[in-house]
This record gives sequence, C-alpha cells and structure tokens, in this order.
Amino acid sequence: MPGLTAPSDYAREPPRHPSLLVNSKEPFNAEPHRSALVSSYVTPVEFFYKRNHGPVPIVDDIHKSDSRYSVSISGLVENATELYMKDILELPKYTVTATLQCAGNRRTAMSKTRKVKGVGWDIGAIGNAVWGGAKLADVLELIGIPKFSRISSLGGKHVEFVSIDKCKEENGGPYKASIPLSQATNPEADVFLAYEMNGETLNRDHGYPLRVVVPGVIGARSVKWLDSINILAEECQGFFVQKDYKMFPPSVDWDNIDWSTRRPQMDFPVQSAICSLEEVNCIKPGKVTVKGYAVSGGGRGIERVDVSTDGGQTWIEASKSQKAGSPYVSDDESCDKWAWILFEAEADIPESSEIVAKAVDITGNIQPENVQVIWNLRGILNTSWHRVLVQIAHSNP
Ligand SMILES: Nc1nc2c(c(=O)[nH]1)N[C@H]1C(S)=C(S)[C@@H](COP(=O)(O)O)O[C@H]1N2
Ligand SMILES: [Mo]
Repeated sequence: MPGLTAPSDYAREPPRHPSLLVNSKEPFNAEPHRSALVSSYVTPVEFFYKRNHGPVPIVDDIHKSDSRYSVSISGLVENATELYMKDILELPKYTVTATLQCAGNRRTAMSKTRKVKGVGWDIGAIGNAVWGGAKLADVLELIGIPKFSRISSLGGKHVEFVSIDKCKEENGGPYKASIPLSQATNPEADVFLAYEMNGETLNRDHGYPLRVVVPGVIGARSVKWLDSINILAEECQGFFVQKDYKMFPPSVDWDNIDWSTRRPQMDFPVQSAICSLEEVNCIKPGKVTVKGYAVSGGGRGIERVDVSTDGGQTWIEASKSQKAGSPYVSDDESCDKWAWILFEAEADIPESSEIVAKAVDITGNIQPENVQVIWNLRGILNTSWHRVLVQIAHSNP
C-alpha cells in the first residue's frame, strides 16, 4: 500500500530505552526489568514490552496533508472500502485501559522443565496501557456490518487484520491474525483500532499509525501497523493463527504434532507474578515487601492474590495497591475489567525460603501449581505459581 513501506532489514529501527532487557535483537524483542512493571499502574510506553516478528515498518507522517496512509476493508462485504486516517479520526474516540500480554510471557521458566521453541521471556512480556482510538464495531458499522453481527450478509464470520511488516514465518509476507466477527462487532468487547497509547501518538514499535487492540486476548491477535481488514468465512489461515500460539498437551512434541487438531488460543488464563524480587535474592532478616501484577483474560477480573513465604504451605492474602487497579465494588462501571491489578503484601522472612504468588479470578480459576503439568512444546501460557527464592544474609556480630 502507498504510505507504508516495510524494510526487509533492520537498518531503520526506532530508538529504544537502554534499560530494556533484549531477548532478541533482530527482530527486536525486549522486556522491562521486573521492578519497572510495578512502579506504576499504567506502564510507561518506553518500558512496555516490544514483540516484533520483523523489521519495524516506516509510515508516512499521518499529520501531513499528503499522507497516503489508509486501511482497505474487503472480503465478504457489500462495499469494499478504503478508510483514511481522517475517516477513523471522525468516529467517536474512546479510551480503554487494557493489559496486553504475550502468550510467551514466562517462557524461559517453562524451558527449564523441558526445552521449548520460541523467544525466551522472563515475566515482563506484559504491560498495561490506556489505548485511545475508534472501536472496531463502529468502523464495521460504517461499512455496513451492524453491531452484534455473528455473520455478515455475504457469509463472513471472521475479521482478519493484515499488517505491512515482513516476517520470515510468513515467508517474507506480512503478519496477520483474525478474531470472530461476533467479537469484532460487539462494542462491549472493546476491540480497538488504536492510534494513541497512554495519551500519546502510538509509536513505531507499538504499531504506528494504527494497531488493533483485542482486550483480554493473547497479544498475538492485536495486529500492529494495520494495512487491511478482510471479512472472511473462515479464520485466518496465516502462520501465527494456524501454526503457532496453539496450546498442546504435554504428550505432544515436534515428532507427533498435528496443528489442525487445536484451535488458536484467544483469551489468556489467570496469571500473576512477583516483580519486587529477582529469581534469587539475598536479604537481611526482617520484613520484605512482595509486589506484583495479577490479571486474567476475557474481562474476568481478579478476585484475590495469595502470597506464601514457605513455598506454598501457608498463605496470606495480598492487598491491591492503592491507585493500582480498582478494588471490588459491586456494579462499579469504572472498574477496569481488561486491566491488571497490582498487589502488595508484607511478610516476615525469618529464614531462607521460597516466596510464591498465585491469583484467583472472579470465576474462581486458579493458577496451576507447577509448570510441569502445563508444559507445551511452544512454551505458551506459563501461568504456574510464580516462585522466587530469598536467602537470609546473617551479618556477623
Ligand atoms: N504486525 C505485527 N503485529 C503484531 C506482532 C508482529 O510481530 N507484527 N506481534 C504480536 C505479538 S506476538 C504480540 S505479543 C503483540 C506485542 O505488542 P507490543 O510490541 O506492542 O507489546 O503484538 C502482536 N502484533
Ligand atoms: Mo506474543
């Protein structure tokens, strides 16, 4: 498309914060330090994880009058349309606070059980942002697909998003993914075409000038650098939907895998992690503050977070940090149901021990105790209890 170009090498990548932990340089994959995740409820853009599958595309400055950036909408629609940025800006603007989490978050820890394939991540392939933009339901209504549609008049059931980037997994083609039409046309599902992140123009790493945000769903469906939208009868046949981001049982390995037997992962399960401590810590005897995040997919809020200082034998309930996620209030409209909560607990640590966190969501789903029982060859959805070791340093008298 005019107005967008995808370089095939990494010569024109955007600037990035030097403190990010880089898991892969080309394509660029990086996460913040653990402590940065809990220093604010809304993750600053520069510390928000970056997960790319190819070089970052270069797009015309959309504020220039000669910008040619547009999104084409075609497929099973009565009228194929070309939408320009001004058309999208004319739609009602909404903001939603939503946590984006890569399905590969905490993959490195899963690898320790048995090797898995994929970029290694600690606990930082997650961030919480205020996304600003148009609702996809409004965009689709504009082109003649009513709200709450399950099937379009021409038989479309899925909405495919195609990017401009070039990914080796797609043999040099663009990244793409789809979601069901029913979710796309439901205004309460809050699927966004976002042009702002935390009140600023979306930056290049996060999808400038326009990206999809699908709240409550694994990050892989939130396509960046949106180039076109296709209404399809079937789900997207691209690599990232059909040959990746599927959850297999521990019995399946690369020699007996049949991708067609599984559905693409959508909602993510309940998750939490301790961010105020490293994997191994050396502290003086006394109190320690345990801080972290907890989130669940599908708009299921967090009911509570339990913290243990003895490897999971006894538990205390953590409190939700002030100004860090809404406390439970019945029928509270302002509750950020797509967003994480930050939790905090203080505990006495008399001796060396394992500190553990586990979250429970509002439907009563609980994180699994061990990574072994959820091991899968792609290393996705490691939501096992998060554990850190604390060693007590006894000072000499
Ligand atoms: N076009 C495009 N969109 C993409 C990707 C990509 O590589 N290219 N990566 C996906 C994955 S796997 C994740 S987890 C999120 C990461 O978004 P972020 O880099 O803004 O954190 O974007 C998704 N959208
Ligand atoms: Mo991801």
